[in-house]
Amino acid sequence: MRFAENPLLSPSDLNPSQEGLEIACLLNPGVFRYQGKIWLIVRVAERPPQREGFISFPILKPEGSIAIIELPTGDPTLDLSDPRVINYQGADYLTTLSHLRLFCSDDGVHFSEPKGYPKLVGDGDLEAYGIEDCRVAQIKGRYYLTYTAVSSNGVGVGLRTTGDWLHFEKHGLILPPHNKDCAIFEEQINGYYYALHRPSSVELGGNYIWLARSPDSLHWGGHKLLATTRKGSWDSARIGGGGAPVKTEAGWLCIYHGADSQNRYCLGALLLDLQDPYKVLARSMEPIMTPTTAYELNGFLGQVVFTNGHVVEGDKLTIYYGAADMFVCAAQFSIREVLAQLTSLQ
Ligand code: MAN
Repeated sequence: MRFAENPLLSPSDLNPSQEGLEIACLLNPGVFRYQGKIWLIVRVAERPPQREGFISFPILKPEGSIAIIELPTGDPTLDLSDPRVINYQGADYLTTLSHLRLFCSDDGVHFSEPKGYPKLVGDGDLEAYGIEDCRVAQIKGRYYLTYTAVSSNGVGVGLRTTGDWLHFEKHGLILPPHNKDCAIFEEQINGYYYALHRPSSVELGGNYIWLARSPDSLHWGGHKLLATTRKGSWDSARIGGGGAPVKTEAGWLCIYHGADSQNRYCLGALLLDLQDPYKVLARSMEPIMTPTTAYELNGFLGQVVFTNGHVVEGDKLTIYYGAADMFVCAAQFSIREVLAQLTSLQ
């Protein structure tokens, strides 16, 4: 059930990070509880106001300031077919530069920016095109932020950790390109940390969900394939994990996104064995959520529901999600009902 208050946050609700930029998209929040409140760490994607005949976008310079690149749209070597990415003379760029911003709420519905907390921005040449789609795992009082680190060198998974959301420890890339959609489990299993992740292979394989484990949350190994895309299905082109897997009596419930060749993004679920999460017990045949409302169908990229965070209260799973790559929304599910929709693979 979608929140009646959707969209909860829209680009016009906040100020750009600096003069000369505007907010194009607000999307894909990580979600966590801290000091009795529900918090979102939202991806804020910015670019300069566009002028006729040109496309312009920001990138981060090594010392942290922003450079604007402007290209004439008439150039035959420019490919603008995807609103999110640019290919120009064989090189890839993003149309927007993303940073992460904190919001908090007492009721999980009305969110505002708390004073005194920092914005999280890209740092160094592996994050020159920004940081995106942060998942948050809370393990023993510490928060693990896994996010997409983007640069001309590729798309990888960065890790930062914090205890108070004021001071952050930067651990660099924990998974090198091409990899994204990394969600750490909020409990260790048999002494190991576990994480879903989504490497992509250009020629063989595809955009599949994998599982890895680590003795210390920094060094990851034991990589195994959990789930692939499915031909002719709603998740035929790419899949990737959502927020931290939810522990249920039946197993670890993992909400994931799946897209088809038309870039229509829906949500589905996987169920993993509690003791041996490499074992996939069940999967959705049909999506648990599809883009249907106006704010999911029309935006920066239409037909998108995409999640990387949620809160759980008993049987109630509140999924926060990016709609049409432009708005932050929420919807409530019954965990029991989601589990009942899965098809056993055993
Ligand atoms: C894809 C999309 C974009 C994102 C880039 C880099 O193209 O998910 O929104 O900016 O990857 O992660």
